[in-house]
Amino acid sequence: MGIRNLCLLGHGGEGKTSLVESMLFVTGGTDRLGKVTDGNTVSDYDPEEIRRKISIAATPLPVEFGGHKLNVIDAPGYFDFAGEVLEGLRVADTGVIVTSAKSGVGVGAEKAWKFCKDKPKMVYVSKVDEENANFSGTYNALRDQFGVSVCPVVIPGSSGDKVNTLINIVTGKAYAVSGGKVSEVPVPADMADTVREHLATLSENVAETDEALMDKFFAEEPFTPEELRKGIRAGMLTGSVTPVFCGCATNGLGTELLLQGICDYAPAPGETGDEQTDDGKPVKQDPAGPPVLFVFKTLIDQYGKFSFFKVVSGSVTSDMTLTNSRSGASEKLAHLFVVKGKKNTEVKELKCGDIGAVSKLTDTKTGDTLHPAGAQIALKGINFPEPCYALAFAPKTKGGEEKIATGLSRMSEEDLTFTVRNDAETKQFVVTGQGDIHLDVLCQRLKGRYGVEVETEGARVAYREKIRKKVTGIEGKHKKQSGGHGQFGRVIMEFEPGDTEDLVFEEKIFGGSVPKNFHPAVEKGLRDSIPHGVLAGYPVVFLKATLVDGSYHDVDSSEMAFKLAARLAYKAGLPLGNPVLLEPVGSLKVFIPDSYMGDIIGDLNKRRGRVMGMNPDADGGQIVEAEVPIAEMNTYAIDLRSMTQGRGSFSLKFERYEETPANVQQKIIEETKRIEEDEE
Ligand SMILES: Nc1nc2c(ncn2[C@@H]2O[C@H](COP(=O)(O)OP(=O)(O)O)[C@@H](O)[C@H]2O)c(=O)[nH]1
Ligand SMILES: [Mg+2]
Repeated sequence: MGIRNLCLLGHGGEGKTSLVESMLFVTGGTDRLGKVTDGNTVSDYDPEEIRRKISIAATPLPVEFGGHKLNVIDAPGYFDFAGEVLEGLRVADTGVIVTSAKSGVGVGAEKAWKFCKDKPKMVYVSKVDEENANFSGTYNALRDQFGVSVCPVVIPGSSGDKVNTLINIVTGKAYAVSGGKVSEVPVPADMADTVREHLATLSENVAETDEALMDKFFAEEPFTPEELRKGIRAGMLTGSVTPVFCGCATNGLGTELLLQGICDYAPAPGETGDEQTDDGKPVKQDPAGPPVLFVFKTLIDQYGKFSFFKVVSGSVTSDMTLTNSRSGASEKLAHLFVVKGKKNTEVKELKCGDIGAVSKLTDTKTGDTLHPAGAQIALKGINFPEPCYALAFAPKTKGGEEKIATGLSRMSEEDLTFTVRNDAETKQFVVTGQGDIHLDVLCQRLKGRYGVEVETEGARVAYREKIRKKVTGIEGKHKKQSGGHGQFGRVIMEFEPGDTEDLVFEEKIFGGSVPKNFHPAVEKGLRDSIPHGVLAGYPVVFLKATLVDGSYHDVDSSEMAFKLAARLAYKAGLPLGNPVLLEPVGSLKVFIPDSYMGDIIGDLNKRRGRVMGMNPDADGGQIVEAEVPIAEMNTYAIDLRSMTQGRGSFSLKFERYEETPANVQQKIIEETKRIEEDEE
């Protein structure tokens, strides 16, 4: 039995989940054809997927057809879940790009093509049954955009919309659907020219895969179906052939043709070459080799933790013990499963190239390699997208903090595309993910799985304060006369801008006006004060303080008294030193196609950004480099997506603190006051 590993990808809503549902249904893998709109598909079984009617996770589904086992990974289309697409693609030998006959080639297909840059690809044009469906429009757009490797294999049997007949160009056979049944029919007479044209295109691509075929092509001899099949198969491996299929997932027209196409043309595991270790060494995908597993996905449900893996080499049997290359842990693979949505079937063995899951590994994460003890093989991991959109999470009712933290920590085993940070300074628990839908899914899961309702707000910015002018002769006097023992300490201070972020404390006391043993107390008093600036209560940086004079009392002076005196001097002195609010500024890189340049730069100007340069990138797009106040970038992930229809991406790294302009400073001070009042 041959294995084929595929990943379905493309824009959300194009029909990937429905397609795999149809594949399962026509092959008897499920006894009912579920619908995404009814929330009963095999692939989208998670409560959040059902509620939203979109795929969130990459779900591997085994489909048996024609004596082959197809592991079809249904990936989400929504950009927030690109990490899942990468998990699926990491173990797929072929990418199946799904785009509908109604929407043509959108940004989803464009991104999918990029994702599959170095992989054999197929295209499935969905929804040919719909009104206004336009297969040839979509097909031409695919060829325009992605080049001449795109060629037709299955086309509609009629021009126009509401298609119910398909023609296989390779075999020259036609099929029609009626009453949910697909059966062979004669090729419609009016399609003869179209079929001939498409066969010519396909033949041209196939000719290029082999010299003998090329000779035959020039002699204008037609290829046999077997020659076409071989050529498509060879061309997929080199990238010179990207066969296009089409159909309707809701009535099953075209599903078997696609399954047959996958068996005939898509490479088996190992045919695409060796696996790579993370330092670039080849690992043979050898059925007779030692067992090596790559863990591409982790799932946690009520039954515990499941690690999904691909058998890269050898075969794996239950009760085998392997070593994790990262953690060094010895992992016993007690129970192996083939997983179909929410249904697990225990198996004794999984062979080279196959995909399965193992439960209850203790020290294994997504991206890890398992191998025999002593082997030392770390396969190339998965390059997840950097988190880019932050929100602060807080429980709706008191005491939920703990549940949020443990819930997110559990979920971070399944999802490596978000980070959490407990910010002591802004007193916020900040979660950074891929976008608003991603963070919303996390919130809903915290509620559904961990019973804690979450409120979100924007992540606050950690401002700083500093003075810009030297002030001298600042007195701080603490004096208390009550009953017996009094308290007394008096300091004269100078404050000025310092060279280092941390406080610099000096003393220039002559004649012991403040005895040496109290100097540390003065410094301590200042250190206790600087976390709270005089403008808006943010930490004070770049401050130099000098103790120049003061006085003491033999009996009443104490360390406490001098600490308080220093604090009073700080409170009196800093407002006179022309204080200013500092804000964090980051270096930003925006990756965009050329055509968005004007919009992106205009927008950065509005965010008080300084554009430093523009350079072409390797993908034919542009990289805009800029410095921007981080306070202006809270929603950039979402805004950039809407400005570029999802084509742009960015990275932002903290660089330094800079003075805020006066008008901005005023706003921040007012906003901070408002937050403090709210919290009281
Ligand atoms: N008419 C028609 N509707 C389809 C077809 N395939 C999918 N749909 C519908 O399109 C919507 C999105 O489908 P879904 O499978 O969730 O797309 P995905 O986001 O790519 O997984 C659902 O309402 C499906 O019922 C098709 O071939 N024909
Ligand atoms: Mg889906």
